[in-house]
Amino acid sequence: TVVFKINDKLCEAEKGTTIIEACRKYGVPVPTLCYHPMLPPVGKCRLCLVDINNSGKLSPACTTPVAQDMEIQTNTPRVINTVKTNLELLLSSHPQECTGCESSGRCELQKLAYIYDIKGKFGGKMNENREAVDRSSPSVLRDMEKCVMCGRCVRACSVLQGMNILGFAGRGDTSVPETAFGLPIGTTTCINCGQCSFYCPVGAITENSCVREVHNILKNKDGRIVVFQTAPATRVAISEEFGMEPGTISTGKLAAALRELGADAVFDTNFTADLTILEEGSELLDRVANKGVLPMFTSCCPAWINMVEKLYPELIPNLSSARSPQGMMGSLIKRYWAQKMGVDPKKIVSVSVMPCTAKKDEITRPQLTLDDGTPETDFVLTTRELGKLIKLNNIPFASLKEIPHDDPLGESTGAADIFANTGGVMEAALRTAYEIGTGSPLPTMHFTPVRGFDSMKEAHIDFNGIDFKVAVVHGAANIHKYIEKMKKGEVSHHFVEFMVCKGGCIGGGGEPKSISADYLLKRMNGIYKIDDTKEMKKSHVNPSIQRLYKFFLEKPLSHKSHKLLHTHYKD
Ligand code: HC1
Ligand code: SF4
Repeated sequence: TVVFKINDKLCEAEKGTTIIEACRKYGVPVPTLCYHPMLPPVGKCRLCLVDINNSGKLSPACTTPVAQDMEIQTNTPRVINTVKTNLELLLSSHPQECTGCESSGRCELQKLAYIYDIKGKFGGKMNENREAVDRSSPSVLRDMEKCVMCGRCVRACSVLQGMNILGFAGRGDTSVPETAFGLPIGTTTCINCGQCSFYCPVGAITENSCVREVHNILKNKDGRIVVFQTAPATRVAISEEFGMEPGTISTGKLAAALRELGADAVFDTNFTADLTILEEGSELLDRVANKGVLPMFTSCCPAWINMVEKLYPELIPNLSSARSPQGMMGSLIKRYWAQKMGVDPKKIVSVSVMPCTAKKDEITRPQLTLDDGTPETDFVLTTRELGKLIKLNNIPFASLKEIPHDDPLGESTGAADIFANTGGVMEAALRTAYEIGTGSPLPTMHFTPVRGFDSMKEAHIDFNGIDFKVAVVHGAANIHKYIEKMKKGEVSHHFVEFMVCKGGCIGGGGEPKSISADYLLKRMNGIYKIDDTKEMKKSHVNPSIQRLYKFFLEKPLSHKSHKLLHTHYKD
């Protein structure tokens, strides 16, 4: 450790710690736009300036490490004035539409402008004069006139995701993150993960929002029946939109908030996560028994499906044909529930609440439509968008009384909850497939080798005499590496779970924005806590799932199951 001073206060930190990390550890605010604890620092925005050893020379806190006996000042008049000037410079060309911006209220530039008391410095165009924004993607919307050139999107897309869709184009002041040849993003090999929108500190890249449309439908239903489903990861993250700690378990408040908003029914994607396990687990057992294509790959992450279809189409036969839980729920709502309730599926507006921007793309797949071509799921709201919708309607989220999700598509086991974490789908699948395949329960319910944040996790288990090997990979950059190794024969497994976002769905591109270093861990712990407190932990014991098979689907992989719960991919 090294000992140093921040604003005359004695502090200590591990050698190699950057000044900004040390300041955050001691609760000393340092302004920044380009720094994020999950991304490599680049020292680009020139806002995190500090004075070192009263030198009068200012250094960026995000790229300068602390040193023994260093004296750091974060708020000398020179520091403050320079930060102010740099902020004014950024605002001098910024569009003048903060009031209506999708990021209003969560914009890091807006916050800093307020803190540094910068008024009337906006020089950018007004709304009506603005050049076209890039609306070509169902998942993300790009409005580069709002860009502050921090490069967080570029680092997210290249370093975390290995996708390199966005890179700096142009020079100096005009250099902004662009796609290759400036093509509309929807025409590139972008996989819709939305990590760029999660890391954008302003409103330059946001999810392609449908908050207003859903809001308007709820306000004027006009005979329509509005039905929601809520993804596993949303229940431990939505609370952050209301100032609560990451990982706060809000399952019942989530359902209550949607009812307050006017939902006619609130179903749980967790129910179809359990159903996915039955279908995908049975498919796995079938592939093992009948020498089908192995390794089998999970198919619930829509950005991963995009990655396979766009970059690795030769691996399509490895994908499980099971739809994602969102896809299964969309199908059950308009085909099964509509029939059961005697309502016209055309009158149903089906909205899903997801931690993910790629889910917005998933619902546009022609495979996920009714026979007449209408989409099974009509809208996807990200967790962030739902936070906004709840605020728009002045619903006091924190004090809502918890209510359960609705039958018959609302009950779930702990196996479904853990879908939200990297390794969770694998663990849930093993809890069921092992028991069905061997006749005895998995030796340990907590299958720890596939838990945690290691980029690749492996485990093996004796399965009726087969040394059954599984792997879990999360973060698209790690997935590219895994596939390279697989092709070279350096890794070999029977079953692999892939999630494009770091941490799995809890780290989805549509989750509440956080600039802390431990939000993923807290969300992960929240999810495991739900599993720990649920009595039912295995998908196949879910009584609602058993009833659905008994009275409607017959059995996993039945003809009906295939039609409603499975899909195919582009080849
Ligand atoms: Fe996920 Fe899934 S777990 S993909 O990570 O299989 O988005 O939460 O809803 O569909 O259930 C996301 C989360 C989600 C699906 C499930
Ligand atoms: Fe890159 Fe994902 Fe953003 Fe597409 S959505 S540009 S792949 S970070």
